[in-house]
Formats: sequence, structure tokens, C-alpha cells
Amino acid sequence: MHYQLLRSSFVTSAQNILECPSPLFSEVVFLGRSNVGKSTFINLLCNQKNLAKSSQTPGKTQLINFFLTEWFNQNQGILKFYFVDLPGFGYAKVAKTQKELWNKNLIEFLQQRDNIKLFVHLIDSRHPFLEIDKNLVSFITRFLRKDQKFLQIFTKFDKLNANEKAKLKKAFTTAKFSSSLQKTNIVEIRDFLIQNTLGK
Ligand SMILES: Nc1nc2c(ncn2[C@@H]2O[C@H](COP(=O)(O)OP(=O)(O)OP(=O)(O)O)[C@@H](O)[C@H]2O)c(=O)[nH]1
Ligand SMILES: [Mg+2]
Repeated sequence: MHYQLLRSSFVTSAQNILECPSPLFSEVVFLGRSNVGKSTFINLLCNQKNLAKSSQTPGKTQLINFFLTEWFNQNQGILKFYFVDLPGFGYAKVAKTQKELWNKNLIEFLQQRDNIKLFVHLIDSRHPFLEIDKNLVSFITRFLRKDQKFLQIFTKFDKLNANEKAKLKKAFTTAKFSSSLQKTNIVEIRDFLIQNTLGK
């Protein structure tokens, strides 16, 4: 099933679940360590350069950012989803009090926002077995509902050599692998994410 991207736009930023927009659409949240490439990946999905703000410096995204994305499919017509860009986990250089507040707000949002249908966990291809990523998996699976899905996508796949690529694919058979430089399988990844958001 193929989904054609019609348009995507920034909607709003929220500090916590109370500030989030009306829950009109199914939501896809992008999670992962700071600097893993969450904002870049959203731009890749939406085929825009600067929709979500990315940066070489970790800690760029500091709020819960909502992007409305619209898609077209022959059988289903027009579909709309919110893509949600989040601050990264494990960024050390912000004040401790601010970090705790972010975490509390973020945890509340992740656990209580009914419209989240898909959690996309992004992992750096060069560091596939970090403790912080393992913790994230167990954290999410503890409250994952039956109508929600959890997927893993490895970013920065271009940074690996052929041997490392083969090894990573063998170790994570259900994951997808993405490169913002090569963009080779982005159409396949898009369709895969949308199907999962629809619960298929
Ligand atoms: N080579 C390569 N670089 C990438 C890829 N994806 C992201 N980057 C780079 O990684 C850096 C961080 O990207 P961001 O998208 O800002 O990361 P983030 O996860 O949103 O970071 P925070 O907002 O700080 O949590 C940027 O310099 C991107 O250009 C990729 O697939 N390949
Ligand atoms: Mg970001």
C-alpha cells in the first residue's frame, strides 16, 4: 500500500500534555537520544529541509512539537496524522531542574496522550546496544496499549561500512535503516510507518 505525501506543516509547540492541540488525528511520536536524528528524520519523511529544527549540537529540540502531515492513498483517500518531534533523552548539558521537568512532562505526554498510535524509537546505527536505548524500550513496553505500536529505526546508516551494515541488519531483523544523506528506502519506510499508525 503506497501513501503519497500531500503536505506537511508545523502546528504548535507544547511544554506539557495540557498545552497539546486538540486530539483530532492519530499521532506518531519520534523518540530517541539527543542528536540521534529525530528532527532530521521527520524532515526526511515530510520531504522538507527545515520543517523540524535540526542541529549538530545536542539538545536542539526542547518542546513537544506537532506537525500535521497529509497523505493520499487510492483506497483510503486523504489521511491526516500528527508527527510529533520530542526533545532527546539523555542530554546532560541542561540544568538538572529543567531536565527533571522535561522528563516529567514528557513521561506524562507519552503515557497519557490517547491519540498516540505509534512510537518510533530512533537509534544511532553506530551505537546499537546502549543502556539508555534498552531502558527506553522497557519503559515504553510497560505501558504500551493494544492499539499502539512500537518500531525501531536506525539512523545514520551511511556511517557504517558494508560489513557493519550487514551485521546490524542481522541483529535487528524487524528494524528499518535510514540515512538522511542517501535517502534510498525512504518511500518504503514512510509507507511502513503509516500502515503501522493505522494499526495494520
Ligand atoms: N550522516 C548522517 N547525519 C545525520 C543523519 N540524521 C541526522 N544526522 C545529523 O545528526 C545531527 C543531529 O540531528 P537532529 O535531527 O538535530 O537530532 P535530534 O535527535 O533531533 O536531536 P535533539 O533535538 O537534540 O534531540 C545533525 O547534524 C544531522 O545532520 C543521517 O542519517 N546521516
Ligand atoms: Mg531534534
